Amino acid sequence: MRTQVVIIGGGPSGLLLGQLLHKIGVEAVVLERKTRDYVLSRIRAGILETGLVDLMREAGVAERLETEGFIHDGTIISYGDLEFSIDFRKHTGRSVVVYGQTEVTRDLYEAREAAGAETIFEVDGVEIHGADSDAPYVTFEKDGNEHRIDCDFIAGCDGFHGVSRQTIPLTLRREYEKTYPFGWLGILSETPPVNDELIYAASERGFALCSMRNANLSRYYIQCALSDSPEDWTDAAFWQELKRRIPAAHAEKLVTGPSIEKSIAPLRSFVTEPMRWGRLFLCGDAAHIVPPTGAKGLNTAASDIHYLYQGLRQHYLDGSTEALDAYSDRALARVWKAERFSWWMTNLLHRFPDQSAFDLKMQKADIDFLRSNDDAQSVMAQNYVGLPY
Ligand code: RFL
Ligand code: PHB
Repeated sequence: MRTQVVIIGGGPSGLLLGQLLHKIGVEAVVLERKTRDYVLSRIRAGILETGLVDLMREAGVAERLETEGFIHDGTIISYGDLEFSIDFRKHTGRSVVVYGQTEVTRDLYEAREAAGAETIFEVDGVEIHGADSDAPYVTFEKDGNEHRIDCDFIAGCDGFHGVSRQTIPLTLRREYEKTYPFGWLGILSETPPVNDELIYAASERGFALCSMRNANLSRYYIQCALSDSPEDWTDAAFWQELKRRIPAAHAEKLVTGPSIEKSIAPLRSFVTEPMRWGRLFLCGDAAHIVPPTGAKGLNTAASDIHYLYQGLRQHYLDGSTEALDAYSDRALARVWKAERFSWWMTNLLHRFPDQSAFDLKMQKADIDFLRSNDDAQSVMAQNYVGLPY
């Protein structure tokens, strides 16, 4: 079998690239290790930058997002009972959209199916061959049979645990990593959100986040120990802890209910360089991870897809490789800024086990500065709504 681009990974990165390529008549096959239902059961990102919304529009899949997504013009930061708002619209003229990653992925799968584009689910043992040659190909197993797809390019969109990054020889690859000594325990509940804007809450008991998916679906997170497991936390214990971390005025209004999903995510910052090896291009979580505090993971994946799509488009439509050759440098320049912002927000709002009295004063001074300084708020707003591509 032969195609133009093999896309490894049917998460949001791979599907978005596939749909953009389809729009310009470039054929791509998506290989996904799991089932479609499994991919759609993962509850992840909720905040979309306008850059991602624009890409969804360009891919022709923004109809539902435009009617069902909620526009957020700002966010709340709290510290104990003290709270203040960061006004995105005032500082940047832009906003973000609340629309779940699950819905983004669902819309992309539906469009892919409607277009008759090929996705092969439940593949095993994917291997990349000849990435540094002019004739790359990918082999995999499906239902016990070996398959081979020859192609022009391979997009490694297979997340942090995928094979694409590992295919790049260690001698050519440099990895940068920071792990944080805590995780986020998240729940989804069919209750109205406590507030119409997100609340990022720093407190003496640790971080908490009040987010949402729609008018009757809330997403809440609390910082937890890495040794915790979701079963350690009853719903009642979760709600009680959340209430103790957010300002009392909000805690009093919080509507609680049974959780319909509960999971723990560890927090990590990670970047691999370069993001290209020959005809293999890494995108999204395959190349970099951010802690979720700045809501940058999916959005940074989207900017990678933008740069790769521009490169492939220029190659196929104009015969030039300039943008493909610049891919790794352009993507990484933006990735590192998102890494910095996510690292900064994580440090600003979480409690660290080894924090000294001095460290706590620094954290408090950083929050006070942000609360009282319009320029600091502008810097935060620019980063939160998304730096330009
Ligand atoms: P994904 O979503 O991990 O998809 C990769 C796909 O590749 C498949 N795969 C393979 N397929 C074939 N062969 C193999 N060998 C394969 N190995 C893996 C996997 O099954 C999967 O389907 O990566 P992608 O597409 O790059 O998308 C990245 C985003 O999922 C991620 O960055 C965000 O979810 C991060 N994130 C957030 N990002 C935001 O922009 N805003 C947010 O508000 C936000 N909140 C979050 C988050 C991530 C979280 N968790 C659980 C890590 C909140 C949380 C709690
Ligand atoms: C979410 O709604 O899941 C969410 C929102 C903002 C973040 C992280 C996660 O920073």
